Amino acid sequence: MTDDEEAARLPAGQFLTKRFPVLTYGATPDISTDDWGLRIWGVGLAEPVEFDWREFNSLGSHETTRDFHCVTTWSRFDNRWEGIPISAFWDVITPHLDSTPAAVMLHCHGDYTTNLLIDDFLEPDNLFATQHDGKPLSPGHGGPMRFVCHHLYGWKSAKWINGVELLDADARGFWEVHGYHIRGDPWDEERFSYQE
Ligand SMILES: Nc1nc2c(c(=O)[nH]1)N[C@H]1C(S)=C(S)[C@@H](COP(=O)(O)O)O[C@H]1N2
Ligand SMILES: [Mo]
Repeated sequence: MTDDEEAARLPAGQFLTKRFPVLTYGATPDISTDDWGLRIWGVGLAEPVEFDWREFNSLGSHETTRDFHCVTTWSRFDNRWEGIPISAFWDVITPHLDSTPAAVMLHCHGDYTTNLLIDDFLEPDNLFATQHDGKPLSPGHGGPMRFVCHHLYGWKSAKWINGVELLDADARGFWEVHGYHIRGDPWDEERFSYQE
């Protein structure tokens, strides 16, 4: 990679690291795949939809290699993620919906939350990842399952995800309440709420 290529891939205010830092607020939960579950509820859904580990992993598979940008200014290039594609997940949910949500709130073990507009959530390359760079996702990086949204800052990529709440209006998650931008596009440097 030339310096020009590197610069073109780095959003303003970011530096490149080859490491893969762990950025977690609070403790790392220990979740066995036997205990794993994902629950979807909220606006437009008469009944919650629930998946166990086996059901969820059988929905489909997706592999993609993308750059990752944390708002604390580190970026890591060429992360290879493997997991369940957002489209396969949404194909299961849509027949149950009687209205389209405006946004989602992702819920995690340990009470972390983060919000995304529906179009950001459904971006076709998004996935629920179980593997990173060819290895099962470590507990520190969100194992056994995390959501990954490449085009927004890393805090939107919810680790240890266990719930998707469908919302009729955008609302603020954990960091968004504590001063981060409600959307978080690194290419527009949407870091803080005062920039909204
Ligand atoms: N549940 C949960 N998800 C989370 C976080 C967290 O503290 N808890 N941190 C976020 C932040 S700020 C970033 S940058 C990425 C970091 O992912 P990594 O620790 O795998 O590098 O996870 C995001 N997802
Ligand atoms: Mo972050």
